[in-house]
Amino acid sequence: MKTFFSEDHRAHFPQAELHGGQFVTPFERPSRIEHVLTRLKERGFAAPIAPDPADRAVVDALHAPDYLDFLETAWAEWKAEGFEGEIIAASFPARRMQTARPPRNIDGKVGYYALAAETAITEGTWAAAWSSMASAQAAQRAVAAGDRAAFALCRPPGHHAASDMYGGYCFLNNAAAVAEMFRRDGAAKVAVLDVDFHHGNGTQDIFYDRGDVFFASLHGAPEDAFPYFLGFADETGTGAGDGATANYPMAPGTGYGPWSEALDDALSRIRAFGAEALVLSLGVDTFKDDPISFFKLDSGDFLDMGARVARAGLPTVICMEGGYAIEAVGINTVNVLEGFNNA
Ligand code: SP5
Ligand code: ZN
Repeated sequence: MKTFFSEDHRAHFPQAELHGGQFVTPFERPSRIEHVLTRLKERGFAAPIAPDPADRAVVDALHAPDYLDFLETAWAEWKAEGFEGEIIAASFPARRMQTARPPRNIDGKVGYYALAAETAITEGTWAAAWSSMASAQAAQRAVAAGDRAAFALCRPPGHHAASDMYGGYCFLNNAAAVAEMFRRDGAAKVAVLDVDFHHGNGTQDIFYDRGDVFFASLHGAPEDAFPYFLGFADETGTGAGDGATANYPMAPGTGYGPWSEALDDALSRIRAFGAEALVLSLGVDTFKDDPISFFKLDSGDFLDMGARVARAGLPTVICMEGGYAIEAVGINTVNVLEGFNNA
């Protein structure tokens, strides 16, 4: 399995994440990737391939034009306003306020486009997010050209990014772009399976009213876990997408037994849907020692996870999402890939 990866992810490394009322070093940091690269090499995977630039048309199909403009220009506008720190959202359009009118003021715009305040934007954020998108697209092209599967070592991650919202460490929705590319290449139906600990609210939102892309997510129940306001079991899609969304919210302390039953159910739903290609949004923050999550998967469970996903028998692009137990991120991620390869 080829890996696609861009060094440009380093351009995004905010100093600060708002966590528990303090600014801490972000959990989503460049060293996460170093551990994956080290383990890939150690375990005999081919050297990562630097991606060609991303196709803008695919991104334009998923994200709103004003949102993309915002991401590209936010840093310059923030500096022009005289702000000295990193870009952090502080004012949000909450209940019964206007959500149809983006403000002119940059502080207002930031709150308008943010879904959470933990994620800072810096000078290099756009470049890094664009390079992450490029890795995802390159992985899709490899699979479209005949590879059984490919791994996009994306950073920053993407599954919380909606058409017009960033947050949860995500800016551009890499997995959604891969699904869209499979459709454009002629697959009638595509599935996105999101196994990150957190609900893939952005991906769900992008495809919620579409009948051609099935979205399944296994995650910490919204009552207890970020992003808190989406990912309930009764969210099943709307319009043409009615029945094409499946959510598996699970309680604190959930281990691999019940988790893997949910996985098998999601995979059987994907089979019944008739998907011709699969996108795996792979977060390894389901690990028992993850610092911000509450599932109890062991490292060995990730081997089995990869094997079960492979047995779906579909052309597969695996996109890196979350995982914050820094050293274990490498082991657990490569376990999924190896389990997939050996299935
Ligand atoms: C891609 C991804 O995994 N994004 C996750 C974003 C999570 N951001 C906010 C987390 C709030 C966590 N509260 C943790 C309580 C720890 N005891
Ligand atoms: Zn996550």
